Amino acid sequence: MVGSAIIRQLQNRNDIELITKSRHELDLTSQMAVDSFFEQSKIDEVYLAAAKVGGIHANNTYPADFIYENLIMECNIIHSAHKHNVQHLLFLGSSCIYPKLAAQPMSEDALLTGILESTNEPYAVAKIAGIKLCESYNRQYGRDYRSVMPTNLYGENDNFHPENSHVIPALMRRFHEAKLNNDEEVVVWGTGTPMREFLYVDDMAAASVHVMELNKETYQANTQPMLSHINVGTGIDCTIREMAETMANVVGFTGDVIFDSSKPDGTPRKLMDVSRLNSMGWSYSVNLEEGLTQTYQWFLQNQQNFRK
Ligand code: GFB
Repeated sequence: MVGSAIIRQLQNRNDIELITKSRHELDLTSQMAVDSFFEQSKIDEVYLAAAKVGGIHANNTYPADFIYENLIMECNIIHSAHKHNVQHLLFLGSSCIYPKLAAQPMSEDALLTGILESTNEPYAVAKIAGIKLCESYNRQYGRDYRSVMPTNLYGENDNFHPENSHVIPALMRRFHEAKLNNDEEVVVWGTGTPMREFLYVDDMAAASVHVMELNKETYQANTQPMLSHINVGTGIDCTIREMAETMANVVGFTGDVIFDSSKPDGTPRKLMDVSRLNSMGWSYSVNLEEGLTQTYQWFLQNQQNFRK
C-alpha cells in the first residue's frame, strides 16, 4: 500500500529512475536473493516500505510471522544496501513502537521508555530493531539511513480482509456489505472508546519523500544519532466510535452501529507529536472524511479483486 503510493509520488520525476520488484519477483526474506538484487542493480537510494503488517487480530494471532518476517526483511535489505554502498535509505516503522501508556501526544523521545502494547509487541520490537539497524550503520559506517514512524495508515491498495485487516478497511467492507444486504446493524470490535489517529496513504508517501530529500544538516539538526526517527501523522485523533460514524456516512449505511466488547481494544490512545516534522516543513493535507471518501471510490472500483 505505501510502496505503491511512494511510486505514485516519484513516477513523474525525471531526476529519478525507479527500480521496483513485486513480492513474486524478489523474496525479501531470502538473504541470497536480496543480496544478488543489490549486486545486479545500481541503486543509490532505498525506500524500505516492505513489511508484514495487519490489524490487531492478525498481530495477536500470528506473532511469530510478524516478528520473524519483519526482522529478516530489515536485516537483509539494510545490510545488503550497506554492502553495496547505498548511502541513502528510508525505513518505515509504526506508531506501535511507543509504550502502551506513553504520554500523549507521543514524541520521538518516548521510544524505549516503557512496556509495549501486548497485542502487537512482536511487530513493534521488529520495527524498533529497524530503527536501531539504521542508526548503527550510520554510527559505524557513516551511512545516511533515516526512519519515519507513521500513525495508522489507510487508503488505496489496503488489505480489506474481514479479520486480518486494520480497522478502516475492515469497517469499510463491513458497512458496504451491510448496506447491500439491508442489514439493520453492523458490529464494531471493542468498546469504541480507543482513540486513533489516521493518515491517508498519499500523505504518508509525500512525507516519506520529504524526509528522504531533506539535506543531511537539517535532518541531523532535528534528530540524534541514537534517536533518529521522525513521527508522521496529522496530530488529530478520534474515537473508534467517531470514526465508525464517519465511515457509515461515507458508505451510506443508515442502520445501527453496535460494539462487541469481547474483542480487544488494544492501546487506549496513540496520538503522534508531529511537531518535529512540521518544523522541517511538512504537514498533512487530506482529512479523514476526504480520505475515506477517496478510499471508498477506490474500493468500489477494485472490490472484485479482493480475496474472500
Ligand atoms: O486498526 P487496528 O487493528 O489497529 O484496530 P491498532 C484499531 C482499533 O479499532 C482497535 C478497533 O481498538 C480495534 O479493536 N476495531 C473495531 C477493529 N472494529 C475493528 C475491526 O473490524 N477490525 C480491526 N482490525 N479493528 C495495529 C497494530 O493496532 O496498528 C499494528 O496491531 C500496527 O501493529 C497498526 O501498528 C498501525 O491501532 O489497534
